Amino acid sequence: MVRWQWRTAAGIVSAGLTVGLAELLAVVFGPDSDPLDAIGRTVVDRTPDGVREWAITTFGTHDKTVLYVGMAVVAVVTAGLIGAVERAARPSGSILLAVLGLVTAVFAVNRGGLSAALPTIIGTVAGIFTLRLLIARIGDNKTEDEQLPAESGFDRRKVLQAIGITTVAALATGIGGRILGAARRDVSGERAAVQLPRLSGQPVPVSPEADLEIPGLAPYLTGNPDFYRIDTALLVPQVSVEDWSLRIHGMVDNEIHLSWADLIKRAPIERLVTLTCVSNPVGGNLVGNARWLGYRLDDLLAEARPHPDADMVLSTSVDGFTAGTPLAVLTDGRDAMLAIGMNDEPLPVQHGYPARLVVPGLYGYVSATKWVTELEVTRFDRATAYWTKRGWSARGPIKTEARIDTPPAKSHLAAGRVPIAGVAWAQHRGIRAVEVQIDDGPWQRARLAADQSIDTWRQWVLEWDATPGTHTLRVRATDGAGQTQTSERADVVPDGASGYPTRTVQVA
Ligand SMILES: Nc1nc2c(c(=O)[nH]1)N[C@H]1C(S)=C(S)[C@@H](COP(=O)(O)O)O[C@H]1N2
Ligand SMILES: [Mo]
Repeated sequence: MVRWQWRTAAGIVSAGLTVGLAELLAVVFGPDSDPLDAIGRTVVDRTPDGVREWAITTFGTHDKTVLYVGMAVVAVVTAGLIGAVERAARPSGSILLAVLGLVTAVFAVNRGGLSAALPTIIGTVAGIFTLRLLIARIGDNKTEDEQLPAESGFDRRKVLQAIGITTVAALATGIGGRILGAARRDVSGERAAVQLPRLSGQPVPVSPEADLEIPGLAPYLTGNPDFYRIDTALLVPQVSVEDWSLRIHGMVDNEIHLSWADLIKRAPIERLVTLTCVSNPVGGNLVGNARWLGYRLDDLLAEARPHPDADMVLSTSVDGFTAGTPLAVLTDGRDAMLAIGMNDEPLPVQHGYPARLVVPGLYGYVSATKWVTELEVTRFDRATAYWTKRGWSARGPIKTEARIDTPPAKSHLAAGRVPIAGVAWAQHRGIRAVEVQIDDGPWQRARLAADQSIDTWRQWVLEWDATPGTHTLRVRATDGAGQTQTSERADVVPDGASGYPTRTVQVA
């Protein structure tokens, strides 16, 4: 290795120590002081809408993994550069590291106040100190001919040793910090032990005919581990029922403050509701159906007595996400809920433990706030929610959609009977019909599974007599109001994708 390569390595391990040490200190100074979270959070918030939307449609629920990998690559390249430009007499790399440390400290201060800067600042000072030591070991050379090891002043063994020690220290502090931090915050133990209130009546019966049980077809009820997850949280918020509370305030006569203990004294309801993400492309899987336990929002809002000129409820989560929901939708008699249970369990931590909103008929971004702690009764002309600020529609009624689940895309089938099956949804309007078109043939009525609720999706199937050749399958749904879904293709922005899902199959 020549000298610049040693310097690059020195930069990477010193920056690693900066981050590692800061991560470890963040265990003491609290989650807001965590530099990786502070950077990640800021990147997520400042990403241009086009990029963000592209990331969600391209990577779906893997968008965060992609972000992490992207951040790691940028970090390693930057750290290498910091080392490469550092010289004993010209500390350009140290200056760059100091600037980056300072910027990160500012991000942390924005979240958690002045003391939140300390882990990053201490880590940066230690990183610069280490970088200077390593660069001194690697040695400098006036002529910059970079020839090693013929030159004087370079002891390969000592340099390796110093880099090795720094690497171990960076990994130990970094991994230790992440593990301790996660353990300190984790509420999964508490969740497993939490007692949900008993339902006064019978649980909602699910008709066996609601599930056609066709291989490859999404089951009527989506299991919690299979339920899609979409949110802006890099680290899943860990909210203890001890700390949780809900405040209903704003344009109300009677401000309400509910603790967990207050809440679960009340009688809960249980409902089947299908949730959908506005970022779900035609044929996509950002949709799921669950049994939710919770409290009617119209009851809670009635107690708060909203002013007659209010038209929006702005819900806020512990991590600052907001959704703006039409007050009229929350009070028109539908089963809009403050949910605390999902499929007979407390809400999974990823899905909003201990409490979230579930509103039949609206996309999640305008209604389904997870880790919810605040409902502000307000007006659409006074408040703008998270995604609406970023160019998405202020109101998000769900568009009538169908999806083909089976046969799988590009499949090779044998001629003969093939079930074409999928799901269709138009929450709070219900599904009246689903039709399938094969190539340019007539639209054929699919058989629908039992109608369980207008707030959930409905399975459908068409038994197809497949003939040899290449075929295009197309599907469309008609909702309970008699509206057939539009064939007009729309992108997910600003208010949800539309168009007929199609699938091409080969029959031998
Ligand atoms: N706190 C919080 N709640 C949120 C979001 C978020 O980013 N943060 N995303 C919303 C969006 S866009 C959707 S589609 C639903 C998804 O809920 P799920 O992850 O339980 O499927 O949550 C909603 N609630
Ligand atoms: Mo969403």
